[in-house]
Amino acid sequence: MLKLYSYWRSSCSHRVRIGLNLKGLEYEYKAVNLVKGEQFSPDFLKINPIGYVPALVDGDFVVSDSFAILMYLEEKYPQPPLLPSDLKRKAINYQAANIVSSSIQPLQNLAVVKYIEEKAGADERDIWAKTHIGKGFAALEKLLKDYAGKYATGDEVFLADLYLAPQLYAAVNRFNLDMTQFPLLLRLHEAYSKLPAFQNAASGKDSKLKLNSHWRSSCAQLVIIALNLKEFMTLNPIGDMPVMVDGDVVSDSFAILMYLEEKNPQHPLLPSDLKRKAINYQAAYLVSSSIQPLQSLPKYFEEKVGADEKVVRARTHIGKGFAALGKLLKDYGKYATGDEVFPASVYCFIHVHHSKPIYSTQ
Ligand SMILES: N[C@@H](CCC(=O)N[C@@H](CS)C(=O)NCC(=O)O)C(=O)O
Repeated sequence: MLKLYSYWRSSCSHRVRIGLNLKGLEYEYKAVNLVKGEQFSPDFLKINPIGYVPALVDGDFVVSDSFAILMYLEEKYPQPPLLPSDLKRKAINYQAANIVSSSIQPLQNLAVVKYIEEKAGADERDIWAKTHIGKGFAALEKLLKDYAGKYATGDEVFLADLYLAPQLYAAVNRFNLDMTQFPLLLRLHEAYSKLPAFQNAASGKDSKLKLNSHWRSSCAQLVIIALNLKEFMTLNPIGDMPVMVDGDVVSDSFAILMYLEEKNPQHPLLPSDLKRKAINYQAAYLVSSSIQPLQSLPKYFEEKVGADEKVVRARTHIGKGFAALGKLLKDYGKYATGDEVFPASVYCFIHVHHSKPIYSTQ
């Protein structure tokens, strides 16, 4: 049986619990109490070297990161689908999911808000969280207005909804965000609360979740590498921002990469093996959600706590992510996940390249 390492209040775990429910998959719930620090236990660090939930165990295969897990489940258990078949609508699902997973959630992660509270006080922590959630929500509100039906990208539930529902739940219940400025998102929040797969995945304590749970330039560069790999450079529809115009506009490096992958599959950006593909997603998200978004923090720390703290924080976050990547990828090949270049390599390369001169990470 599948095992899910999860914490009831973790929005990232919550996404996966909804996905498992939608697909009707039973799983063993393994609670990891983040407030008690159980994510740092040696046993859990063997499962996920960066010490975050969720993590999924399927027999001898272990994978972390909500996106990697959901895509693994999607391929292994394709019904009902978590992604629409239409290429552009699919890219919009990725884009919306990534606004949540890379531009909102990492900035309200436990370690970050705890740190801000310690250094700058509880009021500053609340302002910080509300500012970043609000910024992401304003973008989502605009992005989804042309796509939303009953749910985020139409009348069926898809990946974007799995990411939005927990984030909306956290904004309303944990951070008390004023939602009147986001009428579309508020309507979606109400719609999710009526769906059993979402209700059963939502909070309550762990015991109640039964079986059944200018940093942007690096993003732009990795799209350019992919465009090169796909011999698209002659088209070069992007400037130095990760925004691609192909008739319609697609933004977010990952959404663009996946759009290109499907439209031009002749130079695959993902391996065909299901498990290796999931590891590619995990490594890519380690960079895009657990390292890169936190590089915007140093500026904040410089203002609030001083210049020394800025470098310390940057090194801490990059170092933590790199240590986890080192462990995750140690058994693969010439490149990050084998002898061919896949997105994991693209994301890792860019990040190593960018971190070196800026923060002198070892
Ligand atoms: N990109 C990862 C992020 C995982 C993550 O940040 N998990 C949070 C809970 S939502 C966590 O375990 N935080 C523990 C900590 O900050 O110590 C995912 O989507 O799974």
